[in-house]
Order: sequence, then C-alpha cells, then structure tokens
Amino acid sequence: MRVFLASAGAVVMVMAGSAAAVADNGDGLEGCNQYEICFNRDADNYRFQKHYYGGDSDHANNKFWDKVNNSLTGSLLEDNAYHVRNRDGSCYVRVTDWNGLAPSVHDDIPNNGNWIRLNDNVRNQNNEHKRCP
Ligand SMILES: [Ca+2]
Ligand SMILES: [Ca+2]
Ligand SMILES: [Ca+2]
Repeated sequence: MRVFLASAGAVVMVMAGSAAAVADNGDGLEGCNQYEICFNRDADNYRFQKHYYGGDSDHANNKFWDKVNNSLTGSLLEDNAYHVRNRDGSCYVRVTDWNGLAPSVHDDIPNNGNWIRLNDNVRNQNNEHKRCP
C-alpha cells in the first residue's frame, strides 16, 4: 500500500512538472543558469526572480519566485522588472513595454550573461520578451 501511494504521488509530480513546463520556468532551479533568460524585480537585491528558456508574449500571468522563502509570490512580472540577465547563449533578448495607445518601446539585452538594468522606458513597464527577435 505504501508503494502504491508513492507511485500515485510520483504521477502527480510528473503532471505538475508538465504544467510548469507550459508556464516556462526555465530549468526550475533557483539559480539563473545557462540557457535561461532571467528577470529580477528589485533594484537593490536579487531575491525575487522569474526565469525562462524562451520568450513570453504576456508577462501578466507570471509571478516572481522568492529565493529566500523558496515560494512563489503574488508579485506579477508584468510592469515589475528591474534587471534582466540573458544566459540564452545564442542571441539577444528584446523586452517590450506595450505602452498603452502609444507605440510600444523595447530594450535589447545583450547575450553576455550579465545582469543588465533595463532602460528607463522599459524598466518596471515590461509586458513581454522575445529571444532572437
Ligand atoms: Ca533557473
Ligand atoms: Ca506569460
Ligand atoms: Ca507596460
């Protein structure tokens, strides 16, 4: 019976993993690792981050991970990112602010693996990002 329960638990974990892959959490680890595109929320620390392997056409349904408490926060990525670190390894990443009725504006993050402060016009105004745009 104990074995059966363990198996059932394993099945549930696999399904949760699939859902996470759809949401795109990069490698699922707290480190901003190779091939990931990482967003950081605050100017003065790197506690709250959101990681991807690819682009995301809408940041409104994504929340920051708290690296200190090891938990998902209620803090939305949309309009709320200060730094981006591009470890994609292949190309630059374009972060865009849709900017209401005005034309959208963007900031291109180089493929150098460094934490980059977003430009004034996109900082804390991010709506989406593309890799290799
Ligand atoms: Ca990661
Ligand atoms: Ca999204
Ligand atoms: Ca915006």
